[in-house]
Amino acid sequence: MKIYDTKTAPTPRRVRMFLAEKGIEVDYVQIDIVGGENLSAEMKAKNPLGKVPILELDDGTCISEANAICQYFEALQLEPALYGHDPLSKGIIAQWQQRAELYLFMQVGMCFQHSTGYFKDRMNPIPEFGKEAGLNAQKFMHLLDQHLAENHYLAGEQFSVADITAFTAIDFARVVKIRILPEQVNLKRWYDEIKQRPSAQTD
Ligand SMILES: N[C@@H](CCC(=O)N[C@@H](CS)C(=O)NCC(=O)O)C(=O)O
Repeated sequence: MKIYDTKTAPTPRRVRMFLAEKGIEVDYVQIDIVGGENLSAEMKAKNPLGKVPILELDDGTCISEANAICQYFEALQLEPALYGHDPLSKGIIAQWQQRAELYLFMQVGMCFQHSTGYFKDRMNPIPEFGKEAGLNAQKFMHLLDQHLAENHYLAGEQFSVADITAFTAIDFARVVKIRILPEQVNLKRWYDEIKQRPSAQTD
């Protein structure tokens, strides 16, 4: 199996970090998304949306969407469990994973794409939309700061895929100058701790 990856992009990093946590080694193929290699007919046959990451199995089956790829590896190798063990922890982790994905990761991505025009050769950037997305991300970071005052990780006591999604989003947010505010001490405590994990050195 192999993973089509782009070192500088935040979504593939989620998968690299997840696999580093699991101790699973996979071959990576670098794709130049700035040059549009992801938009070739060959790549679109693997993912019609023309995005990375893509996991390609030995029989040619492809799975894309970072969360789906991570779930595939979780099913292959449960430990360390990053989507929970029991119904309650699975539910809480799924809740925070979805929140981190929609209200943080996606917002940072939209802020980046619409305010920088990075992909203006293939989309119509709307700076106002980018600004709003950035504000949405900051709102969610404020909520996370409050949540982390009472919780060690997003889903409570257990490090999970939700932490990976939120951490990679916040790390990438530097490119649009969104940073953890000095008063967000709980978010900073959490961020600094995750940054020390060996899996966080995968960027
Ligand atoms: N929802 C997708 C998002 C994938 C995505 O947006 N990937 C970006 C890199 S972070 C990409 O391939 N961009 C290239 C393009 O849009 O042309 C996932 O979770 O995998």
